[in-house]
Amino acid sequence: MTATHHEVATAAGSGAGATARFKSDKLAGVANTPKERVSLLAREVLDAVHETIRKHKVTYDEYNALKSWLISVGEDGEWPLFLDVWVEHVVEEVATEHRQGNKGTIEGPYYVPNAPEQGSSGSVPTRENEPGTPLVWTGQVTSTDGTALPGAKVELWHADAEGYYSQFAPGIPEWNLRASFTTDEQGRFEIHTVKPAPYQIPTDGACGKLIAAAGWHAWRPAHLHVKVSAPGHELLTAQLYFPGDEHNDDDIASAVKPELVLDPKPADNGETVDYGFVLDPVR
Ligand code: MBD
Ligand code: FE
Repeated sequence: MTATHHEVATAAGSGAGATARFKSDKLAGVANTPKERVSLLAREVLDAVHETIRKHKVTYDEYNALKSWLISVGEDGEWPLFLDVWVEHVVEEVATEHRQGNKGTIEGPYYVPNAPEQGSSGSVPTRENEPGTPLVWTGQVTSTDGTALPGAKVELWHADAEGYYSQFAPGIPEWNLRASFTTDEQGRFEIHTVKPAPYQIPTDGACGKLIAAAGWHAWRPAHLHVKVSAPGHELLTAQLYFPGDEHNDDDIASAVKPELVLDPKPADNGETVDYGFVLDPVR
């Protein structure tokens, strides 16, 4: 599809989608947070806020600017976006620091479970004439001891060549550029897709307003999201990046790691890349 979006992507539109996804997928375990943990963490976060106010002599105008902005984060449905861009990377760091296998990174707000299954080799669902450089990606999933993992699941989701995600921006077919692959007897997979564009945080919502007010930029480098799983192994959530992207060094979401930058090679009609995953056995 070329630039023929009749419906315009809005911050509130993708925010509502991300909020609904979060509520339906991620609430298991939320209600069980022990009282002692809630009290400790809430206390220390509030202490840090109080300390910042004292240190910088925050004024009533600044306090009201914060209050107004927090209200708009909720109104725009941007709590998932805000937290995943500015907080999740440290949660991911702490959650995975014990791992010997593949580096992972943040999930972000746009994962949808149960994407169409394509076997060990195939194409992600695309529109006719899907824009973007074709990419053929081969790889193997192994355990930390080197054994291949047949039947491992590689779930892939990514933005299109205009930087939009299906199911969160309007006018894109459901499941576009989303699929689930299963590794063959050798633990291998082959995925046909197109290269995504860099992603810009919506400029018309609360997160975009913070970025503009602070004079920051709104960009994430182009990336492929994956979840890789196999029985008896820890789920790996990662993103893969492309060399030379100007935002690999200053991702607004702080989610790039050198181990996650691909090394694609030019091919007849696009590019090819080999990148596999090493999963940690469950401890
Ligand atoms: C994205 O596509 C993304 O991956 C993250 C982490 C945040 C916002 C949009
Ligand atoms: Fe993303």
